Amino acid sequence: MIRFSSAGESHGEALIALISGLPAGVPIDLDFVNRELWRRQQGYGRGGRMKIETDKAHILSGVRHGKTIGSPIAIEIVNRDWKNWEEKLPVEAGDPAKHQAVASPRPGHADLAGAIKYNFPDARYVLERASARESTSRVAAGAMAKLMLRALGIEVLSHVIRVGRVELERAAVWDEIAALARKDEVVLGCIDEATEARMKEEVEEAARSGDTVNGVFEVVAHNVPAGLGTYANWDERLDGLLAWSVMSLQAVKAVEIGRGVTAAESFGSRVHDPIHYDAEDHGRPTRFTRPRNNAGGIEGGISNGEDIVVRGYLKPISTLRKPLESVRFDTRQPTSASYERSDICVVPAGGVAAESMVAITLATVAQQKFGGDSLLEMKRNFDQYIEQIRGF
Ligand code: EPS
Repeated sequence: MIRFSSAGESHGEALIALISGLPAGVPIDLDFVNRELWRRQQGYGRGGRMKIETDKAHILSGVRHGKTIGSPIAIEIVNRDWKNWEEKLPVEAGDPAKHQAVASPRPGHADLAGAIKYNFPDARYVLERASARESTSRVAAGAMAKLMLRALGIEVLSHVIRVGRVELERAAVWDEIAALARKDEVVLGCIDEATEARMKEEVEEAARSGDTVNGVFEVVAHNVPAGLGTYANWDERLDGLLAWSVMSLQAVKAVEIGRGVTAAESFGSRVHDPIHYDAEDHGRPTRFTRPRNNAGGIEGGISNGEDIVVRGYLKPISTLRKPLESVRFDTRQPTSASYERSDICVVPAGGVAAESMVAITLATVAQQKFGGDSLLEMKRNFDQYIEQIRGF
């Protein structure tokens, strides 16, 4: 079973990703892992922290001679900013006078609920773990899952379809999304340049007015064979698993599979994807075809062979330069919410983090279905299954 967990705080010494259950023999390309970490750091509207950090994966275990060995993989990503926080956030008792309190909670952030829950006098420790910096660990583990999926021919990428009021008004094809991921300069991760320019203006407006803005990313999993996930039990449905994993990301407030939101306001004839059959072999594992993919590649909680499409809706970052009303933790007197360096817009980065969650989820269900302690064994089972559905 594939399991993933993370540890680490935003301004602590390092972030840790722990992933276990991957078969032995998966080639691990460290440049790819670091490129994924780099992609998560990009985007117009990122804050000052990204100028400090150059996230790099330091693999501590589970990979030898460039391949997984079947044992748990631990990855460390050092926080360069730690040197500025060593005295403020020491592991030992340290000097309490150096503590940097978050004195008034930010509306929308975990600050207030977290401080009440853990009985902290201010929100410093809450922020440290609730921060989206944690998504770095997810991307490191997600890169491992992507490398396993790649061995089965499955790819997972994302693009941005909305920033504030600006929306991409056409569907993206896979090649456009793949081309975007190869770019060495990321603006807002939109496949359409003119739309991206208008998205940038939206971020500029937020920046000018001391505000924040986010939007919607779309994750696409390409080449996923029909048959992953099942309707047999509620907790095995692939759409449910994906929604959970993407919703668990910081600032994601809604998840949509395919065109789930517009489906709710449309007639069935407009929503469901007609089924055709093409006798010719186009190299796909199935000859059943669909003229459209409103279902987002999942029907009845099972992948149906079309691209899997998952959208994540991000609320705007809750740290505002022009803060909302709040209350001081110590005096309970009204004041403005605390302000600390932050981002204005993180939609492209959110998309990269969500790719990782989708990849970990797909790797988990693929491992459950195909099993195998080595990649050789998994591939053999996978190839036989593909043969089986090709003949269906
Ligand atoms: C982030 C690092 C953080 C923030 C952001 C995400 O760095 P710092 O707090 O040092 O500026 O930029 O965190 C949040 C959005 C948040 O709400 O805490 C990162 O690496 O993605």
